[in-house]
Amino acid sequence: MLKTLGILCLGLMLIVPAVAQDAKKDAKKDAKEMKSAEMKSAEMKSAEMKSAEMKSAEMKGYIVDAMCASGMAKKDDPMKAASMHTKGCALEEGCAESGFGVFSNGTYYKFDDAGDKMAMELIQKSETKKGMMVAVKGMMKDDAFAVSEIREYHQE
Ligand SMILES: [Cu+2]
Repeated sequence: MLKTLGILCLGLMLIVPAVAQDAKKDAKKDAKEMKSAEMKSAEMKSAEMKSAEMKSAEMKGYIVDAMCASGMAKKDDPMKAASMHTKGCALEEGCAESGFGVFSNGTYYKFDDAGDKMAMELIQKSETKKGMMVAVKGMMKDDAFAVSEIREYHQE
């Protein structure tokens, strides 16, 4: 009886490590495959994001200086607040210096430096005294909207 047990034990000792090693190999292989799949999808994601960032877009919305916009963003209805923003306010020293951006669908998109200049000129020339809307072309670049074209836009 003891002898049988001994053989059984010996057998187990031989089999168990072999099975364990096989399982380990499989796990390693799986991990490797998963890693490469993950990496592939991550690469694809970053490529997609890049192309989305690079895509030029046109946005329409209210043009507001960054200083007033930060207050509006906290309101229940930022678009309504933006619609009441005046030309006089936009051209006030503190407002104008903070730069400009556009409130579109409740989100504020801050312009880049070049866009700020274009926006300033447009506001100065505009006859609209309140709730000035613009159509702006460009693309997002490092948290700012790089403006390539801006014009006043009148909602029908
Ligand atoms: Cu203002």
